[in-house]
Amino acid sequence: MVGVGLWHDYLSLLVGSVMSEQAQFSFDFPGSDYQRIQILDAEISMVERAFSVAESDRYLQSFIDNTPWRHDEITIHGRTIPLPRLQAWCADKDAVLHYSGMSIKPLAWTDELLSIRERIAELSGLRFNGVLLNYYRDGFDSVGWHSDDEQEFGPDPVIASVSFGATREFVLKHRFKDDGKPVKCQLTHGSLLVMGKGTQTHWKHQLPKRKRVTTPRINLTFRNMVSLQTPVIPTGVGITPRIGKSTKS
Ligand SMILES: O=C(O)CCC(=O)C(=O)O
Repeated sequence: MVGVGLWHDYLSLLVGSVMSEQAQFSFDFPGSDYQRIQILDAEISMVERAFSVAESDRYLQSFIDNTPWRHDEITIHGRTIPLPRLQAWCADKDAVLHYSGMSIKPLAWTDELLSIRERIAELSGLRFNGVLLNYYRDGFDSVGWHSDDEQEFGPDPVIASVSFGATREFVLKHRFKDDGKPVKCQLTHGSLLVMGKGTQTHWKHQLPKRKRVTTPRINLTFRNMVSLQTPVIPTGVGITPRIGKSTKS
C-alpha cells in the first residue's frame, strides 16, 4: 500500500507537471478526486475527471451545435473589434449580465446545463444560478487578462469552471505582487476547476491564444448573481467555498 506521504509526493509530481512550481498542492480528501491547489491569497480546487470522456464528447458537440451563440464586439480606445470567442449567458429569470459595457438578458436553462450544474453540486456542494458559456473555435480564440469581479456576483465570488474539448492553458497572475511567477494550469476535457475565495479579488486570469490548437473548446463558468430574489448560497463539501469590474478582450 502506498503511504500517505508517497501518495502526496506522487500527486504533487503529477499535478506539478501541469502547474508552475509556485503552486503548492495538498490532497486533503483521500478517496476523492479533488486536488486542492494552494496559491497565495486564494483557494483553487480541481477535479480532472468530473465528466467521463463519453459525456464530455457528447456535451462538447451538443453545446457547439445547439447554443444560440453571440459574437459580441468590444470597443477599446475608440476601436471596435469582435471578441475572440463566442458566448452565451444562461441563468435564472431576470439575471441580466452587465459585462464589458453590455447588458445581456439570460437564456433559459437547458436540461444539459441543469445536469452539469447538478454534477457540480454533487462533487463540491456548490450551487449556482447562472452560467457563462464560452466557445473557443480553435487556438486563435482566447480571453485576455481579467478578474471576474463584476458587482452582480458579489464581493468575492466563487466560480466553477467546466471545460470540454481541446486542452487549453489557463494562466493566473497575482494582481498586486509583481514578483510572483504566473501559475499555469491545463484545463482538460471533462475537468472542473473551482475558483474559490480570493481568486477574483487577488488574482487575474487569462486563456492565451495557442496557435497550434486546431480543435474547439467549450468552457462553462457557473456563477451566482447575488441580486436575484433567490440567491443560492454555496455550501461546501470537500472544498472550502466562500462567499467582484473587468473588461475582458
Ligand atoms: O475559458 C476559460 O477557461 C476561462 C473563461 C473565463 O475566464 C471567464 O469566463 O471569465
